[in-house]
Amino acid sequence: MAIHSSNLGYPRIGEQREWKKALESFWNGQLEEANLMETMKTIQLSSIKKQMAKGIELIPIGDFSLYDHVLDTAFMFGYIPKRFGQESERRWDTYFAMARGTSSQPAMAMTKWFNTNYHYIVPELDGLQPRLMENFLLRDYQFIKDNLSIETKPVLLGPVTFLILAKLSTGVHWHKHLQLLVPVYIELLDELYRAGVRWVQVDEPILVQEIDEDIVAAVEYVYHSFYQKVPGVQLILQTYFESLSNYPEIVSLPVAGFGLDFVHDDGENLYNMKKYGFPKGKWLAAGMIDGRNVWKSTLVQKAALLEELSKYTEHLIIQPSSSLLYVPITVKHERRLAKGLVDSLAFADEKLDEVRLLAEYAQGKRSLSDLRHYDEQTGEALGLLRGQPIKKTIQPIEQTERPPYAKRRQAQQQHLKLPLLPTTTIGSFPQTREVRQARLKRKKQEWDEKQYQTFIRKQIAKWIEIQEKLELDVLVHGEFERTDMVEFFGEKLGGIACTTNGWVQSYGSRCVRPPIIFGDVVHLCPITVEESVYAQSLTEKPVKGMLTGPVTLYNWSFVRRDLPRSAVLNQLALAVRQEVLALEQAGIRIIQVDEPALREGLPLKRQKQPAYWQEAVYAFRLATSAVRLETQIHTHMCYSDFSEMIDIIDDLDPDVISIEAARSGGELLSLFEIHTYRKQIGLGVYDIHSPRIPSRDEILIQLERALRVLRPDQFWVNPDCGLKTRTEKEAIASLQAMVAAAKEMRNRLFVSL
Ligand code: THG
Ligand code: ZN
Repeated sequence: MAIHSSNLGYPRIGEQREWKKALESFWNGQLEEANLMETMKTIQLSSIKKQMAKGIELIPIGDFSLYDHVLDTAFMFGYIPKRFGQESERRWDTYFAMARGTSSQPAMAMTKWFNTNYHYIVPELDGLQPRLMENFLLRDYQFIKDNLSIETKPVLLGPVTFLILAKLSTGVHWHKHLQLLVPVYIELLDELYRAGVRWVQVDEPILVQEIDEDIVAAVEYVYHSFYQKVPGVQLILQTYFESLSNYPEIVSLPVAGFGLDFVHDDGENLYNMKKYGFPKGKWLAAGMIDGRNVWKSTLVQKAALLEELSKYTEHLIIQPSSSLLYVPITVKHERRLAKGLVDSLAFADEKLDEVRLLAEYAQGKRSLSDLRHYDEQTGEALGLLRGQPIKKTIQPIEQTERPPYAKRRQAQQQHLKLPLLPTTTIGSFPQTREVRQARLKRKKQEWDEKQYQTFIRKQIAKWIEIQEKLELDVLVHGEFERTDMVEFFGEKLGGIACTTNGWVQSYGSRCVRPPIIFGDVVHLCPITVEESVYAQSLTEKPVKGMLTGPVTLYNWSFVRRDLPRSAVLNQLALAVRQEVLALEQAGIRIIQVDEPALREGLPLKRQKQPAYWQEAVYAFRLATSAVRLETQIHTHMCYSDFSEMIDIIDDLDPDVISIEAARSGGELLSLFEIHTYRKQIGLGVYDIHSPRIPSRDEILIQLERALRVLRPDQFWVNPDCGLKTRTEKEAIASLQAMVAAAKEMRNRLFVSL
């Protein structure tokens, strides 16, 4: 039996987020390009050294990036949209312009990578011919070889996944590009081979989704071509996040091995191996350690899986289930977590220790009792922590039906007396330097709680006044007390822990610290009531209470694995429900429960999707349905493909939904020509992601377009998303234009009555 240990990708942000800091300094003009590159090389080398020290045999390269690996792939193959200029002398300027845009050119689109909270840059192929502009993998391979004298395993995004994720103008099929792209991939692989590379991991995660004949044919064409032209390279065709679809066809491809995820596959990969066997002489790269969650593995169970797998192959590579990009780097620096919890966690570095342990066990260098010993430490710690008695258990049959919408509508209108086309914002106002520093001062204990509270109150008061002056109809308190919309609630609910350094890359240099749901979630005390009530005390206009919904809390946290998804969702929902009721009790008349991550948790396999929707909708309704008739429930969603979601949104049954629309207005609006949507809706009338201030007239045009398909008495006027990332000046000027546009439209509507 031949055994290797391997890794699929390592986080790039650095243990203290050195990567993020260097990038942002460079963008601010505080760091020279040469210094940026030096820092990046240092981070890359130290990650590789760490993996060497962990005893990983197949160490990936190509996972490291200056922004995003999908962008790297596009860039490497010369897919540089014409608006960014050609053959720029300053190629990193071009690269970052593609990722972030410039004052004159919009950035390339960004979207979520499969079912993760990682965002990649969507390649644009229109009018471009691929060529091997620069072989990044060769560069990195040589760099590591020269500095550390080791062989590494280049990781490359496969052509089929790359093309399917890319943006193509309608009417053009990705097949056309495939013909052009395959020779370029071959050129790249050939260069690697001639430089001495033996193993190459080609990622084709698209193969876990339902794939049609077309895709199977494309994959066959690609991998047969590779085999013919570069037979010396040992390709591992890598999949993750779910089981491989079309197993028998795919495992017949002429590659050296297949990478399968044995953690997130619901047992289907093993089932297929039993049913169809595994091709003789091929490597099975078995994803055994969870690359998506933070818990230590139970290694004795993994040993049993090893036993099973070894029935089907003599060539085994032991590895995490996916890249480790989705988990924080190390538990080592966590000081605030309870001991029992720390002992139960494995971030990237600790997961590599598990890979090593398991590989050594498979190689006969360790005994089963070594594994048992490892497991016992974890089991005890977490058991103790979870064992704490919980006060509130779940009532399985809670009310989730609200009275019919028409009745609610009438009661709410009487109560709120809002004008036609009410104006509002999504919830957050600019988080200025001052606000961030205040939070820092409290964290460093330079300020006590009282000083901090006073500061927050001042911000709230200032912005209530601004909103009154702007003549917005529904006001918000501004969320100055919140860092992240999930972490903020994670810190205040029972059963959830927050890390101090558990950063995970979300997009570009932006990172989040997903909370860890380790126990039963309980609502311990009111979380948002004080700020909302204070804000409401300053104005006659309704102030919206702002909450994060249960599904988003779930999808943006690391969750416990000993309970089914629905149980954890319902615990979160009940906690949110209590907060909703606390706000209502305190006199708040409108409550917004945001669900930006609703779609993100959708299973990759179609047959598993209905159950998810059912559980997600139930949780949202559990959270929002206990209110009185006249209390208005809002929700907000960003970045989603809404075309398939209108019915789901209707099922969630919010009185008002606001969705991001400014960038995709046309498509979204045409949806409402086909579907009748009866409840109230705000389609963002300007794009908050850009510093540009929209004019009143341009917003009016958006309103005119919307009112062609939606009724004036159901339409709300609001920006696309929260204003947290804008400056105060930008936020105020844009809102001024927005309110002016709404007023003008109201006038026109009255005239036409
Ligand atoms: N919260 C969480 N996940 C998210 C978002 C969020 N995923 C999708 C989307 N929003 C990603 N967007 C962002 C936007 C901003 C930041 C992170 C993700 C951000 N992060 C700070 C940074 O990296 O500098 C760190 C946060 C802080 O300073 O506390 O600005 O909203 N969970
Ligand atoms: Zn949004």
